[in-house]
Amino acid sequence: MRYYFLKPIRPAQPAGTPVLSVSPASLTLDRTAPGNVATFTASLNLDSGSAVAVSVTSSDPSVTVSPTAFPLGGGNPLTRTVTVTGAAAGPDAVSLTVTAPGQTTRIIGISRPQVPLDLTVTPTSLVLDRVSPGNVGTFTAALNRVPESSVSVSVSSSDPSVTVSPASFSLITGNPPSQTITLTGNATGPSPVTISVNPVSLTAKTVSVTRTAFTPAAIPGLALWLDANDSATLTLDGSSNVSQWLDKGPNAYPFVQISSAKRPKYLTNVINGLPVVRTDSVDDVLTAAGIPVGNIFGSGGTTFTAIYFGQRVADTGRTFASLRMASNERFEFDHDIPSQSAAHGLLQTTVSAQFVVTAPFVSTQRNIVSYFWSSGGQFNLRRYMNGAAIVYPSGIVTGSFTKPVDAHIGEIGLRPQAPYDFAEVAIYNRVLTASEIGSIEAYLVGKWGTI
Ligand SMILES: [Ca+2]
Repeated sequence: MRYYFLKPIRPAQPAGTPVLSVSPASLTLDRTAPGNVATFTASLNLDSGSAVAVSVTSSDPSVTVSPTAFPLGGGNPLTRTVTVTGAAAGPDAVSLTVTAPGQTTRIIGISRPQVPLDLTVTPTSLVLDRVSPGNVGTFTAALNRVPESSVSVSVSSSDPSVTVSPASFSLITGNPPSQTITLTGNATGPSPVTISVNPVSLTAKTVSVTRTAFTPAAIPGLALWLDANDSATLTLDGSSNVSQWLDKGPNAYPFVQISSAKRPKYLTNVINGLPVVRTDSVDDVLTAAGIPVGNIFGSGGTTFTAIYFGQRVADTGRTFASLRMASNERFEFDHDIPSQSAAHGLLQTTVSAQFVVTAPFVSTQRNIVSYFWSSGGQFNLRRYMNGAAIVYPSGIVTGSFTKPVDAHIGEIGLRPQAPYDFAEVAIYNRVLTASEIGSIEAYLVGKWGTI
């Protein structure tokens, strides 16, 4: 048995007569860009061979359409897209009327809600290193739509260690308007830091900035790194003297002393509550022997930077550390006896040079001591005392280090030895930039206390 279903009864119009339809039947249209533009389509279901003239009118001039009149069929496309644009003003409800001769009038309802102006920030959190290049980041502040008038925005940081640029701006240009803000972090400061974005008359937004911890390894070219506050790197004998201090640099060189009489002391709670390695004025020295010259010096044995944080214990000697190869190739780090003619940093390479300076040295003062060497270029010795940089006279030296290096903490008898509290040492195979030096010094001061 077969069943037949009744077909719906068609509207009373002749077969072959086109029917006009619109889609969608309703729209939501913002009052400003970018959401103030929408489209609908007007279509015929078939082409009778003659054009159908379609007209579109708006119930309010705040909503305009384009085109307002067009043909469908009869050689023209059967579908036409109509663009609808809303102005900022006008009623909340507008209707479009779509008419054509012989066709049922179609109505498109347009809802025009008032969209509150709002500012958003993207992203809302980011990570900022403490040294270049990772110490710079950006976020974007954008309005959700074009504002009726310019919006003034100020940006501030909860801590001066993260700076913002620009700190103020106006949002009016763009669709919608936006502004990229650059954040720059220095070596110091807390984590996290909150960036506040404050648009006038609008809700303020924040960006949370997480600051990675700084270590000397963050700066490229680290060759040696000794840290008296890392007990895991110190091996003590039965007298709390240091038999080995392990370098935390890329090659992990052990600084060792086999003779118990020549081992420096490990003392707790000396600088800023932290421990130090103290050499005497007689014979204490730790040595990492036979380091390939390329593992300390860069550019064919002609560049390095050494930064020490510590304090001199007494005025009984001069040299406190050295990089030494042969008798005529060495770099000694001196803290001079005030009564003597001061000489900081004896450099002897294949072309010997000694740099005599006259800056006073304060006994038992905590120091950051920075040495740079760039053969054939400017040579600078620099010391920080009481937070003030002392830049020593510079000169031109040439030559290169060529042989395996013995690096010493303490001295081996060539020059009078200074008893010294070593806190932290970082040596790089290149001349660091002033910014990089500043980052390390800020890190050292933050850790070991004000100098
Ligand atoms: Ca000794």
